[in-house]
This record gives sequence, structure tokens and C-alpha cells, in this order.
Amino acid sequence: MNIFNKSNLSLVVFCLLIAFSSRAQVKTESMDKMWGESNVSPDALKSGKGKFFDESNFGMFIHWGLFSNLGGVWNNKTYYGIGEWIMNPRMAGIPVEDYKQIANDFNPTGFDAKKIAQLAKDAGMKYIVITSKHHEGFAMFDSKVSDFNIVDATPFGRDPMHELADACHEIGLGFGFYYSHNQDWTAPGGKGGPKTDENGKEAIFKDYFYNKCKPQVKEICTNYGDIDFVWFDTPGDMPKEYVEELAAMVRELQPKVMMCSRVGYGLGDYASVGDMEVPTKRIEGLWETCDTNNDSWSYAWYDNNFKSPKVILSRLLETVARGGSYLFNVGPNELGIVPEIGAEFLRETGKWLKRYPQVVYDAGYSPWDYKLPWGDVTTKGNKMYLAVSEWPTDGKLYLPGLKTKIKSAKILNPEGRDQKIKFKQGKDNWVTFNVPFKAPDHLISIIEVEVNIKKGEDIIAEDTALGIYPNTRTELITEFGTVSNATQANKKWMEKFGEWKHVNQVGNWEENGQISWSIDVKKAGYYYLDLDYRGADRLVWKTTTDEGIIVQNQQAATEKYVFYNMGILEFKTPGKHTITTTLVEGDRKTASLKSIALRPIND
Ligand code: H79
Repeated sequence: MNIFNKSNLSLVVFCLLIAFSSRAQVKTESMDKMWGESNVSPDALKSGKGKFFDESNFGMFIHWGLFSNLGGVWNNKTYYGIGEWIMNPRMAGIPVEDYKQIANDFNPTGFDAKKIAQLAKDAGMKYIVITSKHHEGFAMFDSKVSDFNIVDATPFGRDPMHELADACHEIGLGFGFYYSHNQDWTAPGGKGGPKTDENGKEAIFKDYFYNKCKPQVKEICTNYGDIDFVWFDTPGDMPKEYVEELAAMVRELQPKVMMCSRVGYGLGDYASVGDMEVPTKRIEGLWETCDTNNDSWSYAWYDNNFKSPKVILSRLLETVARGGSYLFNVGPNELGIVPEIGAEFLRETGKWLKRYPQVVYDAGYSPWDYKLPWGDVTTKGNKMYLAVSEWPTDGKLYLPGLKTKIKSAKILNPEGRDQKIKFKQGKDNWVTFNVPFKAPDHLISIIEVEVNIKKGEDIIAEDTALGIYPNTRTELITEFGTVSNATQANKKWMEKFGEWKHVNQVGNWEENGQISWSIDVKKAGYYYLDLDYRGADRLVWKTTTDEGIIVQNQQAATEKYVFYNMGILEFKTPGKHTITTTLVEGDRKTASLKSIALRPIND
């Protein structure tokens, strides 16, 4: 039922490759060297110390540090991008000594640990992971190892990590620390840090590791009770022996801690995929994606592009449906307060989760390996939860390629007025549900579908053919196509400094290069064909079907991915078909196809 081999651990390894190296579609040797393969069995973890993580599916990430006191501004100039990087030469390039001075007026008197823990709880999140030290090197906790910490170097003088750890423990939330173990831009010898110490003596990584990194990690693993996570980041070229030594110490001090793969060298308990990336394909094993509630991780005064409750829920559901956990970030400001719009949206998100907790917590992945045009699917035992974010306007909701037989279906109503709905499961494996014209929930509506399986059996969906729907636009992404004489690869770019966008695309088109998709058309008829691509000047694309229909047209091309209308494509018969796209004319080097879309033309 899977488009890729489920037992293929290499895919998990592929996902360990995080935001700062460009990715290829398949595992490369260097990735293996870099990350290795985790020798911890995910199943053992799921029933053991990984159970809490596996079942929670939703946690709060917090980026808070000295950079929050700047809020994206240095010397009266605003730097746009990820705020915690403001010190870096690629942003404001703040000298170490100047940066250290920022601590003198960092006084986050509005910080209220209980309020933040309550916000996470209200949002339906099950744990909090907070930056104890980011790349800037400033410890947000009481550290005896370095004075460059919030207790010794600021007028605030309190240990907010203590307060937050206590608040989480009190309220029943999991708790963990982010710690930048490789990069430290202010500690001598740290990656990106000064090359000499205060006395002008050369400092190497080993100095930083034994003078600061390891003893501080010991502090966070000793002084805050039982913790659930240690979230290391950006291991880069950190030598393996140090990573091993650090991970071993963490395991000894906090045996129940879950470490993400960014510790390096495959020593994590679960995989962390790219920053701000919701994977498009099902991933095996324990994994997480971290995302942020606006564009930056840390507070920036101008950044109020907060994700709406519906977007947060859609991304959470998509992550859970692909088999993962969603770690969602907020950035408290210079006073320690979480910006209100983001907080409000989180509380709204939490209200939805209270209405339908079963859809997310301890829920399993979708029988389809990818999201569907109207939303996504999670599962529990013999139930599927259809989470419909694009409610159909014609009273019909379609589900493609379901082999397992359905017993019953109902729209969930939080007030207990669930509404049974009629459905038809055709010989073509399509299911048609008769649904009301108005969406039952103003955010995302849930249809609970009970299926006929025995305990332990899987719900089976079509393995390869992608459904083409009669009442909604379907996008066919390149990731699910078969490519020849062209190159398929994942690409990422920064929309803003540090704000990543990820895409699978096909480039390097040779004369006979092509991509084909296996599709399953519910209804014969006319469809508009749109292509999403980038490139130079103008491009001519040709799309053909196995019924001999051809749509060929020329459109403009720019450096941005944009959908262009190509024309009308006809399916003469419903059922299984193949659709193939090829580049006919234009600059073959720069042409890059991201997806094609089919929009039914309803009479
Ligand atoms: O904490 C958040 C980020 O600060 C951190 N990970 C998340 C959770 C992170 N550190 N490094 N990266 C992510 C990769 C970042 C790469 C970039 Fe850059 C930083 C792109 C732009 C700024 C380095 C410098 C690469 C290009 C310029």
C-alpha cells in the first residue's frame, strides 16, 4: 500500500538530514557518514520511553534568549529573517563584546512561567521544549559554568527555566531543553565563536566542549528534575567522539530523556525532519517536525504573520497523518510575553482539539501516504477520521481507492449530536459520502468512518494510483511521479533569511525527459490542466494521457514557482489512467516542474 518501501530505514535516515544541507531524493553515502542509522528499535521505543512522545503528537517549542531583547533590531536597523540569528555576520554581524552588553538591559519582568505552561495546555500541547542556550551562547538558566547567563548577567536575576520546569511538572506537561551543542558564537572554541580566549590564547573546539558545553548540559540534566527531552541542534562537523560523550552523559543523567536526531551521528531516539517542513510522504518510525507560529523562531517586532488556527490544525493533522509529531514554536518578547495574536490562535486551536481529541492524540497515520485534496486522515483501531478542511460545496465527499470495506460513517458533533451519513462504496474502490452542504465545523470538520477489519489488521488504501476528484482540484506533485531522462530532487530555499521552503521538483530536462503519474479518475469529462513550474523566459510543455489526449502550450516562466493554465484535458473514460508531462521547448537547464493540477469543469 505504500509508495515507498516501509521497511526502508534509509528513508528515515534521509529525514534526519535537516535544514542546512541540500537534499537529494535518495540517501547518499555522505548522509550515512553524517548521521549513521539509529540502532534503537522504534517499536521498542514506542512501548517504552518513547510512548509519551509517540502518543502526544503535539508539543510547544519556545525560542527565547538575548536575541529576544533585540526583537530583530540592531543599531536602529531592522534585520528581517530568523531573529535568533541577528548576531551572525550574515545578519547584523554584532561583535561578541557588543552582544554581551545586551544582557545589561535584558529584564523580562513580564515572564510568567505558569501562564506559558497554561497556554501550552490550553493549546492542547503535551510538552514544552525551550531554548536553554541557542547559538548566541547565552544561558537562559542559572549556570555556574559561565557568567554569560540570565541570573548573573542581567538585572532580571531569576532562573526562568526553573520556573518553567516547575510549572510544567505542576500542570502535567512534559518538559525539555533545547541546547546548541556545536555552535556557540560567544564561547572561545565554539563553532562560529571566537578563536582565542580572554587571554589571547588560541581556543579550539575541545576547550569549548569541556569548559562550557558538556558541563552546561550536565547542569540542565541535573538541576531541573526529570526532563523528557534534550533537543540538540546543528551538529554540523562536530567530531563524533564529543557527540558520543555528550549523548552518553545525557543518557546516564536522564535515562528517560528523548533526544532528537540532531544530536548527530544517528544517536538520537527519533528523527527530526527539516525546519518548518511538513513532509508530503509517509515516514516510518518515530519522528517530529518543528515549525514556528509566524516566520521567525524568536521574537521579531515586525513579524505578525501568525498561522491561523485552521493552518496550525491542518499542519498538525498533516504531520500526524504522515506518522509524526508536531513541535510548534512561539517566541516570547523582550518582556518574556508570548505575542497575543499567536497566543489567541493557539487557544483557538486547543478548543478544536478539545472537541476532537481522538483525531490527534495517540492517533495513527493515514492509510494514504499523502494528503488528500480536501484534507487528511488519521486512524485509531477500526476507525478513520476524515479531517475535512475544504468542505465540498456539492454535498459529496469522495475518498479514492479504499479496499477495506466501510461499516458506517458519521459526522462528529462535539455536543453529542453525531450525524450518521449515507455512503456508497463502488466497485471502483471510490467511496462517495453524502454530506450536508454546510461545513459542520467552522475550522475542520470530522467524519468518523468505521471499517471492517479485525484487530491488528491495517486499513488498506490504493498503493499507486492517485485519485482525480470530480468536485475538487487535485494536485499531482512530482514526488509521486515516475521520472525518466530528467532529474528529480528535493530543493529548499529561503523565502526570508532562515525561513525555509521545501519542494520536490523535476529539472535537467533532456530532449525525451518525462514524468508520469498513475491516476484513478472518478468521472470522465473535461478538466483544466495547470502546471506549477519555474524557469527562464518562456516554456512549452506537453501533457498526454494514455487515451491519446494532448494538451500542449507555451507560457511565461519566472524564477518563482507559479501555476500556469495549459488548456483543457479530457478523460474519455473513468478509471485507471496514466498522465505524462514533458518539456517541449525552452531552457532545459533552468526549467523546474513542481506539480500539475487538474480542475474539473462542472456543467
Ligand atoms: O533554532 C532554529 C534555528 O535557529 C536553528 N534550528 C531551528 C530550530 C537553525 N540553526 N541553523 N539552522 C537552523 C540552519 C540555518 C541556516 C541558515 Fe543560514 C541560517 C540559513 C540562513 C541563516 C547559515 C547562514 C546558512 C546560511 C546562512
